[in-house]
Amino acid sequence: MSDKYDMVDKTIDDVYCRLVDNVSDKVEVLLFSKTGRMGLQRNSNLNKTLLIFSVFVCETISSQVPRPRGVSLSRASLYPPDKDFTCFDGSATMPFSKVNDDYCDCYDASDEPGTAACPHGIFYCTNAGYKPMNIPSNRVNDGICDCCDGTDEYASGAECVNNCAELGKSAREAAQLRAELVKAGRQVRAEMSQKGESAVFCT
Ligand SMILES: [Ca+2]
Ligand SMILES: [Ca+2]
Repeated sequence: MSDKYDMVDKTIDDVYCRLVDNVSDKVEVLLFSKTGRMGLQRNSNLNKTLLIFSVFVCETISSQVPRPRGVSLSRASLYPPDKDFTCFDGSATMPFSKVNDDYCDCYDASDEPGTAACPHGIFYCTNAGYKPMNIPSNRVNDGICDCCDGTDEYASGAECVNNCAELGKSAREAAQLRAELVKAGRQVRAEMSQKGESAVFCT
């Protein structure tokens, strides 16, 4: 059985692939445009290099979609810049200029996805090349690098190094190692099972 790959998360935000020892012969690769999902491609002949390249492309494109700071790709459509912004809870409507103006206008913090102005807000780290992550907005510009791409510290002066690519590479290598171990274990089990059946047959 050859190594297989599988998409572990098929949302636009969380495109991340890992190597698995999948019994399925199918490999699925999601392709995206700048406006979202283009289609699902199924191919059983994709090799490792091509798949990793596809992941890189997906994550790079998703990180380039224009949207307010701290907003995930799936929520980008909730922030049309040419319209007034309405808090997600419907409590207020305001000019779009009040989004991320570092003043909390919405009780639900939806107008400040990229600042620490609202309590209980959520900041989205794109982390292209690794796993996207949501962090409490009070960690934005607190001087500590929480996102591996360093985007949470855009104005604190903290010198965050983008190490997402290294983390992604390590994660893929670890996943590949796990898959190889699982594969080897299954092979040993199959061999032992075969020997056991032979022994029963002989007796
Ligand atoms: Ca605001
Ligand atoms: Ca931080």
